[in-house]
Amino acid sequence: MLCDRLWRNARLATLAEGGPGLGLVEDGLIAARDGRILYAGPARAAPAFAARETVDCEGRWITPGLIDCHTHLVHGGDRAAEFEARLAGASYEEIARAGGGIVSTVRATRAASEDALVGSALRRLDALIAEGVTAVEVKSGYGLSVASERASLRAARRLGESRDVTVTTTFLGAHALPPEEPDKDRYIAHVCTEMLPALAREGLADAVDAFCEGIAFSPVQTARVFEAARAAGLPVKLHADQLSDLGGAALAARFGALSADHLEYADEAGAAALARAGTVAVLLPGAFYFIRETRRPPVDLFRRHGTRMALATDCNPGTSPLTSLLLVLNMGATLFRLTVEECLAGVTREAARALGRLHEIGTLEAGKWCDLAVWDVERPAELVYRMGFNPLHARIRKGR
Ligand code: DI6
Ligand code: FE
Repeated sequence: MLCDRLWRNARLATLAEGGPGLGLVEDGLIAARDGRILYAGPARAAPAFAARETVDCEGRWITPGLIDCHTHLVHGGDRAAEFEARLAGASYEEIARAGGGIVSTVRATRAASEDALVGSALRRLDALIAEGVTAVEVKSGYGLSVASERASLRAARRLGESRDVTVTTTFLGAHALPPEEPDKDRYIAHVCTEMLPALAREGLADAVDAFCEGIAFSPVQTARVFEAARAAGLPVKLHADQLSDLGGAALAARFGALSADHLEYADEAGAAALARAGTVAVLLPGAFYFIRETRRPPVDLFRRHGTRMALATDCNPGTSPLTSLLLVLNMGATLFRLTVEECLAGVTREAARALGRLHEIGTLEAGKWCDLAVWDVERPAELVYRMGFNPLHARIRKGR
């Protein structure tokens, strides 16, 4: 059977559904044609392939390419000065009153050209790509006006044109109140009737997100955004139960959301609802760590109810200025007590599910895009065990 490229003498962690653990194959082989996987499995069971190019992996491990399913890569400025003020004892409230917080990033984002937004985001994206990331989700949410949200989403799309990476965009207009609008209901009405329909018509958003929290928007306001997303034919995600239990997980499940994210304060009813709805719990240990949160997401409840769990960087300038998905693997285990299998599934199969793309990426199975990460490790657990060390040997996207 003809194939374009063949990787032999490899150990595979396929993360295939239904199999035990990581879907390990000791003496494995992967064949690709037209960018997609023809075969991934034991060499002894493989068809006889005639390959244009054969790669001897010399016994190295191969996982699916890593997927960062929750980022705010596109934004202007940074919040280092705010970080310094907080270290000196200033509270969030004092910083917010002094014009800090999300609003300061909104000002910097609005002041930046679309090219500048692309340029600064590319530096953060390159750090992720260097660690084997082949797909990334990128949210808007620092523009908070039609023009600036449009620029942010256009910049996000351009990241996928500027690098060999799959970009999924998410409209997060319901992230915070813009400085010029004091009324939350009036702003949410503007998001639902003007911003979301326009950006959806322009094909700039693949999904819609909202920040359901006391300092952001209520469950009722969030539901309005979700109704508008449904009317525009877009799937939804939710920043849910990050700082308090507003029933965000159950709300996301009620709307059949792709994912509910953060979830430190989610309760058992929320965990069960997520499991029933097939909504992925996306855990964000970088934000938990950076804001020095003490309440961990209820991982035991997710396990008990069969809630799928993913991991992501939540790369954003305020609560998670983090561009290492490998460090997130370690944090998932060390801070949230996830197992190695849960961590690795969380940045591959379950991250793909959280983006509604499991049919095309996230596992090493025939028919999916041939997105691979080849590692210089003795066992997959090393990817979770180490901190600040990058054992990537090679990154392949769509077979190349
Ligand atoms: N939750 C967060 O932690 C970030 N956004 C959100 O919905 C904070 C964003 C920022 O502080 O810039
Ligand atoms: Fe976030």
